[in-house]
Amino acid sequence: MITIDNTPLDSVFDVLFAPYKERVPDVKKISNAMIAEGIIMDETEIVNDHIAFRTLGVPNLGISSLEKIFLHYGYSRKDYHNFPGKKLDAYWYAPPSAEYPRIFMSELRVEELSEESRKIINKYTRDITADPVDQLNLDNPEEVGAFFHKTLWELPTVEEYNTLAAESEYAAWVIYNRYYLNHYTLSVHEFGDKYNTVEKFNRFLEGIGIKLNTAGGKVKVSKDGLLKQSSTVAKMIEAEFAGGETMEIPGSYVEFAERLVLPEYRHLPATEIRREHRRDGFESANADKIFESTYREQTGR
Ligand code: OOG
Ligand code: NI
Repeated sequence: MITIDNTPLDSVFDVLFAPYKERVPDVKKISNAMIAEGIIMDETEIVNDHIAFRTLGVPNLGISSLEKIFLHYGYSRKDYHNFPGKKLDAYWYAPPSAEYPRIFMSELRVEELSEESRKIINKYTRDITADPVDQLNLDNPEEVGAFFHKTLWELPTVEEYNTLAAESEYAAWVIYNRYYLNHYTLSVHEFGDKYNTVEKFNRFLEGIGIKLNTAGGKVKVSKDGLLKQSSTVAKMIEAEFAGGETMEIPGSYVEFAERLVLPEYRHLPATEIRREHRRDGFESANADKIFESTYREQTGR
């Protein structure tokens, strides 16, 4: 890929995407199949609707820490979402300009977990006595990019991982995967007529052997009918635990989003439709099911 104007934010995203593509073979599989099918000419034509990160709600970590990076690069915090069953808080962030993806950032309400789970999380995070983001030079994109893959705490044991997963699959995911990119999202409404809805694109994906998340149905639709989403089931990765033990655990996944044109702009000709004319933001009920893309109920199907 030749990038003429590589901004600092582009560089951060480049560093973030490299391990993600390695860990999630579906990324390449989907873009290759799209090129073979003539949906796109090359990967750079894919419009990334949003990316997502998961965090632990403990001192010096969590949303209030990680968000500093993106606020520094011009993102602005938007709506709050609550997930009572999963014990999560989340916000989404609007990008500094339309060529960048939105960000969905969630945080586990650790204090609502059982004492046993809290003890495990505390064991690994208690040594973090200052916000690690404050120690970064935020103007250095390489340093910032590398931070997302940095070891912030020791490897847990298999037993601790399984204990966490039994209570919160999200907790287990973060204790191992930390700030690795959780997913990126293809904007399906950008594609040609035959592939520009989630339903049509899902058929294409299943035709090339992609396994979709079925939690709440393969297509998640917002109450207003204007945001439709689907996602793959997370790729299992071979993970090394404390003491050199290994086990397969859920890694990251890929999402697909269709944002319909808002009623007030439906009179516009298709060629004039921009991002600001489409449904923005997220939908808690959709998100609640998308989280389950990394849950063993889905990965074990
Ligand atoms: C995020 C799930 C929610 C969306 O687009 O609503 C989401 C996650 O799995 O961490 O991505
Ligand atoms: Ni998402």
